[in-house]
Amino acid sequence: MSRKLSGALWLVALAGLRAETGADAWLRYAALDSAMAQRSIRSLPATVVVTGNSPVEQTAQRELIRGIKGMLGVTLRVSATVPAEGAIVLGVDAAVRRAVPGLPAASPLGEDGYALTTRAAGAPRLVVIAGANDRGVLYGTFALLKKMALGEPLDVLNERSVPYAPVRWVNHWDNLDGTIERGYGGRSIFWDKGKVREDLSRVSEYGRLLASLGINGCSINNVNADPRVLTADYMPQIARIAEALRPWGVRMVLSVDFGSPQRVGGLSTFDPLDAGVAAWWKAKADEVYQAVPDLGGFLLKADSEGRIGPSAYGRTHADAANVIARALKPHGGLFFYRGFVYDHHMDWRNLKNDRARAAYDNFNRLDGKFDDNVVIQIKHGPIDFQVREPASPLFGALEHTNQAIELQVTQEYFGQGRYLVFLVPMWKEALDFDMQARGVGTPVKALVAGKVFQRPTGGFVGVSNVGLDTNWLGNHLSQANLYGYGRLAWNPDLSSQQIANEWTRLTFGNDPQVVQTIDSMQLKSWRVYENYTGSLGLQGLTDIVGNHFGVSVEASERNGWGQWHRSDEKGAGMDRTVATGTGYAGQYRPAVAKRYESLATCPDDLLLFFHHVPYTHVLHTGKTVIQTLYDLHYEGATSAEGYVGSWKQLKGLVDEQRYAAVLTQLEYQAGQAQVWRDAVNNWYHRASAIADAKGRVGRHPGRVEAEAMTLEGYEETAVTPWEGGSGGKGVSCPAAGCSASTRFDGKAGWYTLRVQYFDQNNGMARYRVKVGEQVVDEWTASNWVPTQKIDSSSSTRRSAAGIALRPGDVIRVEGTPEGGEKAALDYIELIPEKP
Ligand code: GCW
Repeated sequence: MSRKLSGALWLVALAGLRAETGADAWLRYAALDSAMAQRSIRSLPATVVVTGNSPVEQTAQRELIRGIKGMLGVTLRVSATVPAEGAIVLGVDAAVRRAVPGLPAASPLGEDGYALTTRAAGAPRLVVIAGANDRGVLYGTFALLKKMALGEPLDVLNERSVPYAPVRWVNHWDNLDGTIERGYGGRSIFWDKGKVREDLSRVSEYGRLLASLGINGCSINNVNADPRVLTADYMPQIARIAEALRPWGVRMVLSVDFGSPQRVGGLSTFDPLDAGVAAWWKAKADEVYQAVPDLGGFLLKADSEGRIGPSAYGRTHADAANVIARALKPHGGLFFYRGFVYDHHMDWRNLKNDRARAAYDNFNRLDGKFDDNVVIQIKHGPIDFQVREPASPLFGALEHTNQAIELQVTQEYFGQGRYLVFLVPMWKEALDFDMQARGVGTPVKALVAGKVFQRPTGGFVGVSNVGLDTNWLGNHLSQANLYGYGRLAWNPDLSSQQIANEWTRLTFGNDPQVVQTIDSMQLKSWRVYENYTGSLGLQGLTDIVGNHFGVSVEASERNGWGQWHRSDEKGAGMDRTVATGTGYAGQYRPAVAKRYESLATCPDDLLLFFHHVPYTHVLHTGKTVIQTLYDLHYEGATSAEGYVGSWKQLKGLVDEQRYAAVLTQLEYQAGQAQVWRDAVNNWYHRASAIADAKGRVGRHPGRVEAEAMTLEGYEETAVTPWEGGSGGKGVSCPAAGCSASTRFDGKAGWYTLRVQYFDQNNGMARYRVKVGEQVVDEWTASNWVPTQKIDSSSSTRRSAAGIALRPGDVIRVEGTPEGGEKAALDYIELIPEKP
C-alpha cells in the first residue's frame, strides 16, 4: 500500500474556491474532493514509464505528472522500465507491446487514435495508454486525465478512441501587426508589430489546450493574408511558432495571398497557368518546408471580399488550387481552398440574385478537377455564420473533391465575447443534417470526413481567434465553444448535452448545482439568442455593414452584400424557391430540395430563409409570422434575464473572480436582449402595422423616455438606426454636465430602477442617479462595446435594486461627458419589486 498513491492521500486538498483567471480553461487539474481522489489513487500505480522519446511522448509524460499532481497532490515516479509493482505505461502501440510482453494487441487505432487498458490484478498492475502514433499517446493521456477529473472509475479500463476525421484544425485571423480580425480575446498570441512575438509562451499553452481536444493543425495568420509572410525574413520567425506547437502534436499552417508570386516574388504575373508562377510556388514551398518540415499546408481565400484570385486571369478555382497544391505535394502538405467565394457587389434590385447560391455555383462544376491534396473548406451555412442557416448544399454536391466544414468559434455574429451563446447545438444541426447525397444516411459530418464518397482526407476547421487575454476568448463561458468544437471534430456523434456537461465539470468543478445550472444555461443559449435576434430564418438582423454586433434591421438591405431578408410593409423573407425565386433550394439533392421548396414542408425555423411570405402567413404552429416574431422576442429577452437569476444562485459555489465576471457579462446580455427585443419588434410593428395580440409591443409600463423628462443641459438626439433607441430618440449632453429628472407618481414601494444609457467606446462618461437629494446609484460608462455612436450597440442597462420610492419623489439622472462620450440616455424604467 505504501508504494501506491493512497499512501499520500493526506496531501489532497479539498476542492477550494481559489480565484481563477480562466487561463487553464478546462485543464485546471483542480484538486479532487477526497472521495473522488481516493478512488483514482486506488486504481493507479505510482510509476510512469514512457516507451519512446519523441517530443510529443515527452509532453504526454509531463502532462500526466502535472495532471496527477494537481488533482491528487502526488508526483509520479519516472522509470525507464516497468517495476514489479506495476506502472502507467504510455507509448506507441507496438513499442508498448515490446516493453510489456504478453499485452494483447489493441484493435486498429486509425491515425491519431488511442487505447486505454488495464491489466487485471495478480500480475503487476498496468494502466496502458497506447497510441497509434505519438499524437495518439498524448491524446490518450489527456483522456485518462479527463476521466480522473470527471470522477470516472479507473480500475478497469478497456476502451479505444479513433478520431472521426483526419483534419481537425483551427484557423486564426491574426494580422501581422498583432490585431485579430473578429477576435474578442485581446491581441494576437502569435504576432506583434509586424513580427512574430518574442515571448511565445502563450502559444505553447494554447498548443496544450488544442492537444487536449485532439486538434492537430493550426493556421497562424489571417485568411486576408499579408503576402509578406512568405518572404525570407519571416521564415525563421514562423519556425519559432511551429516549434512552440510541435511538442503538442499541432502542425502549423500558413494562410497565403494568391498574388504572392507578383507581390513578393517579383514576377510580372500570378496567373496560375503560367510556368514561372508554378515554379515560384514550388520553390517557395520548398523554402517554407526547409524552415518548417512538418508544416500542415497552406490556406487560401481567393476571389472573395476584395481578395485577388484566379478570376483576374479568367482561370478556375481548380487551376488556382492545383498549382499551389502541387508545390506542397512532395512535402505531404495539404492545400485548403476556401469555398467562401461570392460577389459582394450584387444588384439588390434583381430578385433572382442570391449570395447563398455562390459556393455551390462556384465549386460544383469543378468537382473532380481538384488534386487529391486540395480540400475545399466550406462554411457550415451558405451565407456567413448567421444564427440560423441551412447546411450548405455544397457538402452534398462534391463527390470527387475533399472537403472540410468551417465552423466559427469566435462569436462574430453572436455577441462578440459578450454574450453566452453555446454554439455546439447549432453546429450539430449542420453536422447531422442528412444531405441525402446517396440516398438517406449521408449526414454532413460523414461527407466532410470523406466517408460517403471515400475521399483521402477531409474534416473540420474551427475559426478560433483566441487572444492574449487571460481567459483566451474574452469571457469564461465562451471557452465552451472552443472545447465543443474540438470535441465534435474528434467525435461529432457526441451529444450537445454530453459536451456541455464535460466542459462545465472540467471548468467549474463537479458540484451538482453548478453543473446543472451552467449546463442548462449553455444548452438553451443558442435558441435564446436566436429568439431575441433574428428568428424564423431572418438571420442575425445585426449591422452587417458595420460592427456585426448591435441590432440594425435594414443594414442588410439595399446594398451588394447579399444578406438580404427583404422585409417590407407587406412581408418578409427571401424567395429561394426554384418555382418563383432564386433557385437556391434546387441546389440540394431532390428529396431535400423538395422539402425546402414547399411552404407546407419547409421548417418554421427556416421559413423566411427560403420563402417570402406576408406577415399574416400562418406557421405550422398555427400562429402568424408577425405574432411569432413578437412572441419569440419577448421569450428570448425573458430567458436572457433569467440567466442572471440562475447565475446568482451559484454565489459561493463558484470562485469569486469568475462568479463576478460572469455575472457582469450576463447582466449586460440581459440588457442587450431587451434592446434587441424592442428594436426588432418596433421595426416590424411599424413595417407591418399589425398590433401585438398581447399588447406589449410599443407599450412599456414604468418606462419614462429621457426626452420626456425635465432636461437641464441635455438635448434631444436621434438614435440611428431609429429602432436602436426607445421612441427612436435619446438625449445627449453637449456641456460639462447635464441632468434629466422626472416626478414619480406611482405607488409607494420597493422598485428596481433601471437606466438605459449609451456607453460609447470613445470616452468614460459618469452617471449619478438621485432620488430627491440622495444619491442612490453612480457609475462610469467604461464598457468597450464596438461603437463610438449613440446606437443599439452602445445602448446599455444599469440596474439598481431595492430603491424605496414614494409619490412625489423626484428622480434625477446626472450625466458628465468625457472624451467623445456624451453621457447619453435613452430612458429610465421603474420595475416594482415583489413584496
Ligand atoms: O464573416 C466574414 C467576416 C470577415 C472574414 C470573412 C471570411 C476574414 O466578417 O471578417 O474575413 O467572413 O470568412 O473570410
